[in-house]
Amino acid sequence: MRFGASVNCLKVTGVRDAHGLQSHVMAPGGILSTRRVRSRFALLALGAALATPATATWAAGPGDPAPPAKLRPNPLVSLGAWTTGSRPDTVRLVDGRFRGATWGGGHPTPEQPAWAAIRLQRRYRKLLLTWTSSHNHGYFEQFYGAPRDYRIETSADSTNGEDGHWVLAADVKENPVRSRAHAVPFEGQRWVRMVVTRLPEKVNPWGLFLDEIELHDLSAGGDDIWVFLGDSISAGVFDRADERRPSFAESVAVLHPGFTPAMINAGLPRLRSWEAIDRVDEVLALNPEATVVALTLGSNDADLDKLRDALGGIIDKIQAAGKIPLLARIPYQTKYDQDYVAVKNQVIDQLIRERGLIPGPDLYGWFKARPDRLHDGLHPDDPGSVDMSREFARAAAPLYPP
Ligand SMILES: [Ca+2]
Repeated sequence: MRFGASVNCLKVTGVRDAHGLQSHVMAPGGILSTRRVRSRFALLALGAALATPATATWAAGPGDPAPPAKLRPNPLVSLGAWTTGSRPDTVRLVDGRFRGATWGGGHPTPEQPAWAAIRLQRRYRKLLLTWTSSHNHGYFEQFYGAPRDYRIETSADSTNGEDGHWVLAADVKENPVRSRAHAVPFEGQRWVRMVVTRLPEKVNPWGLFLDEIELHDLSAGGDDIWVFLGDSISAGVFDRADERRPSFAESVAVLHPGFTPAMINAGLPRLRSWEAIDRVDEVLALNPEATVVALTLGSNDADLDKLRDALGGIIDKIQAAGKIPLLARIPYQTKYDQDYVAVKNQVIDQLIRERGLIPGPDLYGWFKARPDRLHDGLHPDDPGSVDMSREFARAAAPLYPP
């Protein structure tokens, strides 16, 4: 089935990557992007907002599967931790802020690597280390300072993050993406260190930029680890920039005290579902620790059969990898005169019913009721991004203990 004449409009016009148009203000030693002061009342406001029922709800149909196993918490333990590194300002790596001031590591080589070390006060048996180079907008973009070769190490006896005996926990070569997560054995250890030895050939003049390293405690079997696979909407909404907070993780923390999800934003601007199916194996392989794959796909699609086949195949691959898919309804759009989205969401609704999936958020209903939250008729504005993260957190409730 195809849309007919209206399809051409979608195909020809395509989808502009509005978030990709955001300018980066470059300066030696780091990217200084526009930073808005985050309201100190944001989390309080979030609590109030979460207490308000969503106006649009939906659910899987008859034949719902048995309730899924519940996620287990992996507390975030690196916020404000003691840091040091080969260059100053490593405090920026543990300040909980993304896309703002960045730690600049210069141009590392195997002989002169760039490194950042974090010392933890408490004991843990196992950690999840997640690093992010957020100024790269697309998941496979690296120009804005993502590392190509790096390793993760731990130490029990270092006195300054540099000396002492170090144990290799991960050795990565030819990394192709802007954010990764690694499980790190930490029994008896005090320090964890990321050592970057090579950047991609094409990189900005200032070199390595990392904006956050997060350590989550996996000692008690935590598996609250999420990958967000989608198009430019997903890439922008889930970047956790100050103006788009509270983030998904912060919304979950309010709804489910004790939970602080780990997040990997694998958004790919202009991605269509039939292209996503070719990338999903790689995304899954790059994120072996992830438990849930949140999908926001279909906004750029124009062919219903392709959409149905691709989304079905993507769900198959995610489930075959032992992970849980959470498929959102495609957000409402005002970019075109006609509503092309509703019929695509029928495909999504049918897939969720047939596969017995947990329904993702109804982003169609949410934004249809609030079209002023779409800044270009397609991408959520900053408050709309907060809404979208919160709706994902609400939809995820079946995955969390009551
Ligand atoms: Ca930061």
